[in-house]
Amino acid sequence: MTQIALITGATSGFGKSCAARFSDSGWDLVLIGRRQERLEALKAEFEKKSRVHVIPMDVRDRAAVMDRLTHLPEPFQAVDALINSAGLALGLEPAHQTDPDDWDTMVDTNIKGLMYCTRAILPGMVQRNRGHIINMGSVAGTYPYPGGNVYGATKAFVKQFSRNLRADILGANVRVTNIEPGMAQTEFSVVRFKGSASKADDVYQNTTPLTGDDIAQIVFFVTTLPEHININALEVMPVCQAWGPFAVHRSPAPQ
Ligand code: NDP
Ligand code: 8X3
Repeated sequence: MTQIALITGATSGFGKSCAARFSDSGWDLVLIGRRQERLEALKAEFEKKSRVHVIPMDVRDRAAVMDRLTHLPEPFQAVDALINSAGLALGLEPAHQTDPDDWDTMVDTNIKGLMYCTRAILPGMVQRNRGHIINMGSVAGTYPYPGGNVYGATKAFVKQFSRNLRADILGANVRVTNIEPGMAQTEFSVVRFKGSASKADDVYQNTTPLTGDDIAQIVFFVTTLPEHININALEVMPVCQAWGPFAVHRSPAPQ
């Protein structure tokens, strides 16, 4: 039986790579993002391998998400895997210097958008007693860093929401996994630095970061394990990334 993956954030990065990986294995796809021309290009590309339905949509629009995802065309209704990848970081300033609009955008997308998509798709999974929700968390949801303020907090939400979903649906054969990547080169940093390609390039300079394809391989792995296995969370970093020492502020030495 052909399986169906519904992927948010499919126009770039992890979501786009997941679309390619699942399509390669014959899965049908429902692809979501705001950039319609990219969605149409992906549809043309992946339709050579499997059926593709695209939904140009902002996941922050609760009414649109609930309407479109609860009225999918018949061949795409029985979603097997929901991959919640739509998300972003905006800015790296300390909390007292950030733009509150950026905080709203991150909360509305990373938290509320992910909640809406999950709420729309989960009932069908529970009813069919089959399905897998894969959320895109981050190492930023576990480890603090300067400038991570609200972005990291949204990913901490995703971590705990993922665990709480498992508690709620225990008894149904539905899995939930939080993927927690570290540094990965996608459009993420271009978005974070509001279009500055040079600032984004600096993040990855002289490193070997994770790629979208790396994450897609991991998502495909957890999704295709035997059905009784639930990977609750999977944290992954490139080898070139690790933790630093605690930061300690010292007062000037007395004269
Ligand atoms: P990209 O910027 O490459 O992709 C982000 C995707 O999210 C795009 O397809 C974008 O599509 C979509 N998106 C953003 N806002 C909305 C919205 N309001 N409605 C619908 N779609 C939206 O970044 P990544 O692939 O790297 O990021 C994917 C996820 O992984 C994010 O949740 C991110 O926080 C997380 N992550 C990224 C890491 C990294 O280092 N790259 C590490 C850890 C986690 P469009 O603009 O067309 O709407
Ligand atoms: C993205 C990884 O370290 O930039 O979630 O927050 S990080």
